[in-house]
Amino acid sequence: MTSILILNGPNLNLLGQRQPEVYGTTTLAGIETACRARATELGLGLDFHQSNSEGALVDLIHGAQGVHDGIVINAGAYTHTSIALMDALSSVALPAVELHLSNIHAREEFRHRSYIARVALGVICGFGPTGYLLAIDALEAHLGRVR
Ligand code: CA2
Repeated sequence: MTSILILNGPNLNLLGQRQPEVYGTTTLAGIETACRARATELGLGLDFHQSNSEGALVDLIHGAQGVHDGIVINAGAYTHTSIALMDALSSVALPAVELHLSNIHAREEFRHRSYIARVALGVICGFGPTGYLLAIDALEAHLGRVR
């Protein structure tokens, strides 16, 4: 069975609890439920994780090799700072979709740079929780083409 890994970075565990004006009212658990439903519809296996630790995210990316067929990653603020996550993604031969709830290009200048984008298949941002489903669909379409 084709399987994908969804990774969430720092502070995303707070979704739906703080700053709803920026990040909405949906919790990460709600997003996970919607992702699982979409994966089931598409016949995909799915693992879903969140970590506030950069090293733990690197370990999860390494662990995806040979287990998953692709990665969806909302690396949170590490998107803009982490060469380690970029290197981890390029070290595993898996297609990755970079995802953000908010439109990072319409926000502060420091959010415009993404290290992840350099090694990603593509980037989805600005569509809120729906972006996770778009990212699953994009990865599934890509995997369908390359399988
Ligand atoms: O828009 C996104 O998905 C981001 O990855 C979210 C990150 C931000 O640093 C990126 O620039 C864009 C921040 C996630 C913080 O999530 C919170 C959720 C609720 C309350 C506070 C923070």
